[in-house]
Amino acid sequence: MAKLSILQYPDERLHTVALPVQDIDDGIRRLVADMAQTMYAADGIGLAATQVDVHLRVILVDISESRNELLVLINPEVIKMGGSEEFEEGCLSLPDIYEKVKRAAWLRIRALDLDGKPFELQADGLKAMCIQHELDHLRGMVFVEHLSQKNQLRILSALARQTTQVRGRQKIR
Ligand code: K1U
Ligand code: ZN
Repeated sequence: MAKLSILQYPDERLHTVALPVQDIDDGIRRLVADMAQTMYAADGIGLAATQVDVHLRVILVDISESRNELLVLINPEVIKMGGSEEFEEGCLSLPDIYEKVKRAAWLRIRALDLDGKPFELQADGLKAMCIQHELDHLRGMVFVEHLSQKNQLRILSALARQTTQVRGRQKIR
C-alpha cells in the first residue's frame, strides 16, 4: 500500500471528468488500497480517484468513528434523490476551508463492489452529503463551485495567503 498525493485546488486536473472503470483488475484493487491509506492518513471521510489524479469512477467513503467501515463505490450512479439539506463541508483538496453547501437530503445509489458485483445503497445525513461531494469530484467539480462567484474569489485569496505564509516560513528556515 502507498500513500498518494492529493491534488490541491485550484489545480486544473481537479476539473477532469472521470471515466467508467471497464475491468475490476489488480490495478483497481491496488488503487482502492492506496486511496484508503491516503484517506485515513489525511483524516478524511471520503476520497474520489480524481483527487489522486486518477480519472476513473471510483470513490471511497467512511463516516464511522471507528474508521473501519470502508465503503467502496465503483461506477456509482444516482438512482433517486430527494429533499434538501444544508451542511458545512470540507475537502482534502482545500485544507482549512469549510463552507455550507445545499444538497439533496437523501439518495439511492447503484454501484459495483470490488468483486464487480452490483449493489444498491440508500444514504442520508453525513453519508449522503459525502457521497454527493465525491460524485461532484468525479464530474470535475469542487464543492466551492456551488458557492457564489464572490465567495469563490474570497476562498481563492485565502488559499493564496496560506501559500504565501508557507513559502515565507520555508525561507526563514
Ligand atoms: O472529498 C474529500 O475531499 C473528502 C472530504 C469529504 C467531505 C467532508 C465533509 C462533508 C462532505 C464531504 C473530507 O473528508 S474533508 C475533512 C473531514 O474529515 C471532515 C470535514 C467535515 C465534517 C466531517 C469530516
Ligand atoms: Zn473533496
